[in-house]
Amino acid sequence: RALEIDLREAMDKQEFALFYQPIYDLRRDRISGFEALLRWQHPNRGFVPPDQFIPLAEEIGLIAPLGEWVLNRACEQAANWPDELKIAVNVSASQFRDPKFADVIANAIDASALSPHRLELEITESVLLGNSSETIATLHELKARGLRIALDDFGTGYSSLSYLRSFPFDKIKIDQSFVRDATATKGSKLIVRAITSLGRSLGMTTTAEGVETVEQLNQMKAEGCNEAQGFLFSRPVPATELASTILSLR
Ligand code: G
Ligand code: G
Ligand code: MN
Ligand code: NA
Repeated sequence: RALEIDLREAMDKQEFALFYQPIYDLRRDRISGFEALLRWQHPNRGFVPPDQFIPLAEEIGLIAPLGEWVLNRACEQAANWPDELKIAVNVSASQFRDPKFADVIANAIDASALSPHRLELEITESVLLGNSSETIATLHELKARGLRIALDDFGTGYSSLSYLRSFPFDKIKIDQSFVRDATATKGSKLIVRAITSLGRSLGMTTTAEGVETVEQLNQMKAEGCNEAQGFLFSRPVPATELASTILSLR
């Protein structure tokens, strides 16, 4: 059976789940929220990584309903968390460019009664490729509704500083490749330093992704990162393990 056929049936068969990874506020010394990460558990294939099925979902026109499911589910679950916890949701470029995207967001917020400032959308630089006026208008509309916008995987891909000028992001997420290297390679350390300095100057929060060791954590603190996320704190966990994850990081 082709992966595509299984993917088309996966939603009806309720094979998707959201896992949550804590994002840690280094200054306040507590969890500031969770990033939702989509998981597909197929009965025969086992766990299929998102890197495989998200591009396929985009190709076969399934990303809109799938992305809508993710947003609805994430908002619905986060609405039950303590108020100070935010929920971050990844949004791919094709999802973002869908003319119905702003409506999907509005519906998810209305249906869950989640306060919009608790919802953060993670977009990558690929969303901004071409710097179209529609994209910038959508970003401003979402911000006007009270949502927060984070620039994910910063420093990879089509990285361009002009993106930081075209829109007032709330957050820059420093790609894990720099974080991983920062304790060993001077270049990576200086790149982390430059990004945090840039973020600070522009009034944007900086988050170090992929922190796996105490050494990396200390390095990120020294460079002035505001937040950290990674296996050192916790792997992404199912919703049923959220409470114990929060307790373990107290
Ligand atoms: O944890 P990890 O293997 O989950 O994620 C792999 C990639 O898949 C990352 O780039 C992540 O941003 C992306 N991803 C995870 N969940 C979602 C989702 O719900 N929607 C989109 N568009 N991308 C996601
Ligand atoms: O592209 P995005 O940053 O959304 O993807 C997050 C991805 O990073 C997910 O696949 C998630 O499981 C993974 N991830 C989160 N923390 C760590 C970590 O400490 N180490 C590694 N190797 N991957 C991580
Ligand atoms: Mn992300
Ligand atoms: Na990222």
